[in-house]
Amino acid sequence: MHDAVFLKLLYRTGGASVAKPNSTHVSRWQEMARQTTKACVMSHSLANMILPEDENFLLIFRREATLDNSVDFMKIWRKYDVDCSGYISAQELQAFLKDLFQQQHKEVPSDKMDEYTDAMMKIFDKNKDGRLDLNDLARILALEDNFLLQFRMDAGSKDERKRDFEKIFEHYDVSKTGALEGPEVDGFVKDMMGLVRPNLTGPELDKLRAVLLRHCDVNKDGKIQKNELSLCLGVKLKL
Ligand SMILES: [Ca+2]
Ligand SMILES: [Ca+2]
Ligand SMILES: [Ca+2]
Repeated sequence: MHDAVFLKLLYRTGGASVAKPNSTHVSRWQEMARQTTKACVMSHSLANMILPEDENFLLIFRREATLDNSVDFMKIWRKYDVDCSGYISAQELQAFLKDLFQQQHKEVPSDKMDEYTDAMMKIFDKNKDGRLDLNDLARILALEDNFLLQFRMDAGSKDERKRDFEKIFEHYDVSKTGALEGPEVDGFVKDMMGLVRPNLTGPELDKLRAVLLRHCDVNKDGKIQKNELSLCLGVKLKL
């Protein structure tokens, strides 16, 4: 995607805001969520067919809570995309699985690890190109809905928009430093662009991240301070 398109998204609705989640986006998102849920149910039964009954290793993904912040998701993505290709290869997935098993104190022989990795790729590599996209890993980790979907920054009073902006910044500034940095920028870009491009790829995210920084990082420190983001989104912090 070109810079111009990105900026159009950024400044859409007259200098306001995050790309607005209009009803088309919302219903499209909901439809995708439905399909994803369906795919997950299917993939679990698929796993049962591929793997011997007593080895339903996908159980390691049973978690109490789903991942509810794209920043946490992007931390995992960055950690395991070791070669920074914008995709998770089978080898990179295996490193991730190894760590998961280790966390659960499960010893898994290496031939089994290969088998599990193959099975995971079969289930989650939707376009069959031998590597996982952002969305594939998001399904594996049960990442929750886009945080930005709940906001309509084009609507409401200045006060409401300011309050929304505060909530948004708070959500992505996980480290509470007053600036978005590292995976916090990634998480924000992923969600913002995800409003209009649900199938965002890793390389696209990397490009858009660079564009966002180029336009918003006024003091060129590689981070997006709160005032920088508010300028970028056309939200006045001081009234
Ligand atoms: Ca990679
Ligand atoms: Ca793929
Ligand atoms: Ca900055």
